[in-house]
Amino acid sequence: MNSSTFLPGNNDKTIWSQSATFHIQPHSKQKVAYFHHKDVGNFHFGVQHPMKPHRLTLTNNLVMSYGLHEKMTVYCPPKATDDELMEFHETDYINFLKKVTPENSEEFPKFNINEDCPIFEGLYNFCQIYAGASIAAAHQLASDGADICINWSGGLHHARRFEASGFCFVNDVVLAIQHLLRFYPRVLYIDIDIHHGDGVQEAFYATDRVMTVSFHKYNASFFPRTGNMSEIGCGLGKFFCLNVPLKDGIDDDSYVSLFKDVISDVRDHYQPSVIVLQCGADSLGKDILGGFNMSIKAHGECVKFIKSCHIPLLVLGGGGYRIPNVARCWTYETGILLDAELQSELPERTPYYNYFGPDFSLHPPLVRRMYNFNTKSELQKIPQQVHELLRFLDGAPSVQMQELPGDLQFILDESDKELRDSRKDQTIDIRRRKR
Ligand code: V1D
Ligand code: CA
Repeated sequence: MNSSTFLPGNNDKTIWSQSATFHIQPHSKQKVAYFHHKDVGNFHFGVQHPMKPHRLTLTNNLVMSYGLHEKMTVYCPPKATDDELMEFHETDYINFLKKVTPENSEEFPKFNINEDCPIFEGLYNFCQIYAGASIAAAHQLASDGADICINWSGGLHHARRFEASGFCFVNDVVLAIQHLLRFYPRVLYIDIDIHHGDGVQEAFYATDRVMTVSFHKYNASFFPRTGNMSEIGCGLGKFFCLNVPLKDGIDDDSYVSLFKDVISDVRDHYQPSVIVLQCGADSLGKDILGGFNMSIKAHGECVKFIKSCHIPLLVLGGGGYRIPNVARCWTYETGILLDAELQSELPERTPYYNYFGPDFSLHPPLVRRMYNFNTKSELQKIPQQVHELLRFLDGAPSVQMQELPGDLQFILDESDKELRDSRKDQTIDIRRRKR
């Protein structure tokens, strides 16, 4: 195989992973790996809280009921260690998460603990599980173990280096991207959760090695109240951050065509070596916190489009508060990533079958006759504005775009090799374990 390497900005000796320089052959079947920890659905934020980890059990059950586990490698990922979490988060904050319980929470400084981010039983364990799954998924991708890796328990995009935010305690997206940056020159992060991906944007605001693009609802009161188009990055990262602010009621056709226009332009200009896609399902119609008018098919069409780019892909979950619809959406998208067609009638043997009534279908009508507050002319302007911004990116001194000629072999430095081996030992392929 022909091989080339990229020289990072500071002229160090990083040699990128083989998959960093090669896109998957457009005609070859993409190998999919799926990461699910059996305990992740057993945590409770509280009765009044909209975030229900049980949706992950529901999703996993539906994926299995459709037999999709037969078509991919299923891994039980190891929990993230303290040190792994401290790769992004501050030591004091991680120590707080380790020690705090519902009983002793008054003894500690706040770290933004409030009704959005309450202290619950097993909180640190929950963080280790969902972050461990995203790191393992990133690792599997980088070590050429799969072309597409899925972790529906990840995508908690609001957490900050030193505090919790918006139902997110540790930022598994940032941790996974940091891991990918050891192997790939350019990471493209795309966020279709209805909320702005502020935590990920903030973490990579000043670098050109990660480009962040978030589609979200934006107004003066909607959480987290950031994500205006004027937020474009700073320093070396200027123009490597894009925001697509939208209003309530956006429908299938407008969203999908906007998504494809924007992302194809970003892809052509940025030429990412790997993509991380956050698939928050609160952008679906009838979500409890959201206000868009999108169907599961349209949400899935965005995933299909990214898959068709044939670039190594890490797929994560995110928000989503009408839990049967979250399970339907992420199961449908698992099917898309596997090129598997799923019958709309749900398999009757699905555990929690009664959650899916009255229609018991994968595609219930989600489209409310809600007014679309996004005017045609506003929507038409967005890809043009994005294009104008991307033109600046062409002129940016993005050093890692420079290619070194030559047929250098695929070499990973020793520490990365060791790291790869140690994680491989811990990540259990469920089918092999059963056998
Ligand atoms: F409705 C609630 C009931 C109980 C507790 C919280 C909420 C709630 C709804 N929406 N909280 C919110 C948002 N917070 C606020 C702030 C609280 N105010 C004083 C302002 O509006 C937070 C929404 C978080 C969305 C998380 C996410 O969907 O983006 C996500 N992504 O990955 C995981 C979750
Ligand atoms: Ca978003």
